[in-house]
Amino acid sequence: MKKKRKLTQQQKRRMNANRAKRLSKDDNVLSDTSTDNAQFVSATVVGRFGQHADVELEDLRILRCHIRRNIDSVVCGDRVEVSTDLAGGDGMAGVIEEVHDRHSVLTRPDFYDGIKPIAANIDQIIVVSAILPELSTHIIDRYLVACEDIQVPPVIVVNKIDMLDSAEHENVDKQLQVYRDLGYPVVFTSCQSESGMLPLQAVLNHKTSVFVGQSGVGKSSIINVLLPEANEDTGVISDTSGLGQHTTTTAKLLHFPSGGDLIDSPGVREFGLWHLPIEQITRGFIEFRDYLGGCKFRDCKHKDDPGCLIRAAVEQGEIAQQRYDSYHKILATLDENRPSHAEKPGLRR
Ligand SMILES: Nc1nc2c(ncn2[C@@H]2O[C@H](COP(=O)(O)OP(=O)(O)O)[C@@H](O)[C@H]2O)c(=O)[nH]1
Ligand SMILES: [Mg+2]
Ligand SMILES: [Zn+2]
Repeated sequence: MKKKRKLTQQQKRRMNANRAKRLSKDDNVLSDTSTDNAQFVSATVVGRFGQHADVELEDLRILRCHIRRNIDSVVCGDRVEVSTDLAGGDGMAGVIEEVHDRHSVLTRPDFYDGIKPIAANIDQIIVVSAILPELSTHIIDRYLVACEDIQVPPVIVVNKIDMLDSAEHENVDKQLQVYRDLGYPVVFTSCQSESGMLPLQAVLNHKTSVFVGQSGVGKSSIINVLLPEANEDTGVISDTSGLGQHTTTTAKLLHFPSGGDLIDSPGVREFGLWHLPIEQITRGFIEFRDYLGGCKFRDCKHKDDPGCLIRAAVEQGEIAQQRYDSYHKILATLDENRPSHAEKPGLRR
């Protein structure tokens, strides 16, 4: 453990006075501390553990920090201001005093607390799917809607392409063309042949990314190829029951050797569209947007309703049938995917 710095009596008195002042005035922490001898440094949260967080300074030093109690939430990827000379004798090297505004935030439903942030300042979401066990464009669509909702650009990765012969590859490529037409980048990868890894690396460069996707598609394997230090377990069936089971799971921010950051945790990987109202799901199909509001009936379900512009666009080939079907499938299965507070009463704290 690091040696504790010796303080003079005067310093101790001043610090205690400042601390008391701060605690009594919870909502104006910054203006209080900025006047005393606390030093503020900017940092990025790279790990989150119970009541503590690890932050990385510009010089890449990592400090384990307390979190000021008036702060709502601190998650991986947050940019924070840290005071470093208020550390106690408990192994903590600083205190997170302020969290900067987030340009994006990933959330997941928490069994007890509703919607909880799990990662911040994500630049893009890598939606991983795989040829095996089967390629599901429906699952891809679900993730795309979730990405559109939080306005973080997705990148579609189709993994395990080593399993395909060239005719099959062509077929899959055709299936994915609908996404390219919508402006979503698509990258084909294989962890076995490492094909596609350079293009993927280029996509990750200079950005903060998360990998999402169903268990078994190869997220951990891809991360291990690109970032051997991550040392991820592969071939492990993760607990995808979600919903508050991962309350103690830690997220971490790692640097790809060739540039770019990765934020990873089982909770992050399970990010999905649990809680969205129907209108937001509809807007999540970006090619529907041009037609919204134009249907004959204001409460058009875009199904058999007379005068539906969306259905007409499908019939005219302007909207892909596959996406339209996917949309209705999402709506049909919405309720079974919503977290139910009526379940598992025994888990209540
Ligand atoms: N053939 C093939 N198998 C892969 C590839 N990527 C991952 N796998 C295998 O798929 C299984 C699941 O991979 P894993 O990385 O654990 O998936 P995760 O659950 O998404 O993290 C493992 O047995 C991997 O060895 C690939 O590109 N090609
Ligand atoms: Mg995994
Ligand atoms: Zn309609």
